[in-house]
Amino acid sequence: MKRYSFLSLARNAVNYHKDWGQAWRNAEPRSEYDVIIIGAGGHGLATAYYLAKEHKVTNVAVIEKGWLGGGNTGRNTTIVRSNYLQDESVAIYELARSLYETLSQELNFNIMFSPRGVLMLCQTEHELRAFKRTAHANRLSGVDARMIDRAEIKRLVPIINDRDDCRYPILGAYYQPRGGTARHDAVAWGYARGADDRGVDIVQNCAVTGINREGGRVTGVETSRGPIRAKKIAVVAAGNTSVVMDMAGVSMPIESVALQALVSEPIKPVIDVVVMANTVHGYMSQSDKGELVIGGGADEYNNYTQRGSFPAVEHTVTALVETFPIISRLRMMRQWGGIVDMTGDRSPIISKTDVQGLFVNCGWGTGGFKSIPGSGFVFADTIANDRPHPIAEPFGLNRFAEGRLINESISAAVAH
Ligand code: FAD
Ligand code: PYC
Repeated sequence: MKRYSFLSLARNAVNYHKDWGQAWRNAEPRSEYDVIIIGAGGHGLATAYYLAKEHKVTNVAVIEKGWLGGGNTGRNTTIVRSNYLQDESVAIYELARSLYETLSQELNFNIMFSPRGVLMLCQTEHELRAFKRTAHANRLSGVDARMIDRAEIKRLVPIINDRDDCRYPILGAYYQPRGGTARHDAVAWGYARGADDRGVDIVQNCAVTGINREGGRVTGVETSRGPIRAKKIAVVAAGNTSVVMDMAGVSMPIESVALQALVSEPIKPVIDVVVMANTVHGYMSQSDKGELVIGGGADEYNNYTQRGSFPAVEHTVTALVETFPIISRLRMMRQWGGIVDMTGDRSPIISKTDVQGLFVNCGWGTGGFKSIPGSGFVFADTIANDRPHPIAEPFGLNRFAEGRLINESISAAVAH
């Protein structure tokens, strides 16, 4: 991999990057690999990176039907936090959050992690009680979190509406000071470059159209660019999980829905924390460019469009104008959607399957950006050693048959 000195960076800036090397190869698919990962989102790329780095498994291809990071990884609103209720969840989300703290150094790629603080507003007595419970549980698990009152909320977020005469007055907030945001594309690009450096092939514009099995085990995939043999196959195809797993004859407990987001025209800094208002279904942060990054609830019906419906946007904007009245005359610049895969208990699936050599990582729903480093780390370990990593074990597919659900519907927050 080519590295750049300060002088060469300056030269490239004036010669329109004429000699700028590619950050990763545009690999052609080979006929056989030890491991094929289906899906070059953050989870697939992180899995490839840790397989190569931690387990020296480098005969790996990541097969992507579009371009890397073009799924939900490049479409999300970049919130990173670990304030989930159950111990199993805190273990994986806090592993991920702590890996984010040093990910720029790990990958030698600036992923712009900004632990600016995340607030979850409590706007009903029920929400206040639920978040008090979460804050206590989180502190017992070693997560730095606390409840704050309305005065402290107003100090942290001067533009917030703290009046009593609105639909849902603010009663308090859950506060995680080291939650925040990171640059989503950079996370995908950093892991892609790190995996490519270690010999992983990243094959873009190559759709998997079939999964081949012989007896009870996988033997390879059919793709739009021909068949490829493999000893192990890992499906990491958020939004399309059920479709891809169906190719191997495995039915998934997943529903797919659209979740959307929007950004405003850029304005001067007005908010330097992330605020989530779960009761009214809206959240907001400000990007380094000055745009307000806004999102809300998921569509209420299953679909595979990467757009999202107008009523959901209207609902989100109503909630945020109520919460931050100064944004009422702001123009919105862009709106987009992604397809997220939801499990019934709102927890992910990181699992071996009954088909030998077939692994699956999915079900992160509306909240899987924050978990990318931790998920990649434990999934790579699971694939390399053919048994669940201890942190991944509770998230096995068997929990649905055995009734060991990990209920995170409250912590999954605003989008549910
Ligand atoms: P993806 O990035 O979607 O990657 C899956 C890849 O698989 C895609 O690139 C797709 O093209 C590929 N693929 C699918 N089928 C095939 C096939 N047949 N052959 C080859 N490739 C295939 N999470 C947070 O933690 N914080 C947030 O603030 C947040 N906000 C969000 C806002 C929005 C609007 C959306 C849509 C999501 C948000 N999320 C958030 C959720 C988060 O984006 C996802 O959980 C996460 O990005 C999933 O990553 P992934 O790598 O599993 O999937
Ligand atoms: O998981 O924090 C989150 C989130 C916010 C918006 C969508 N997901």
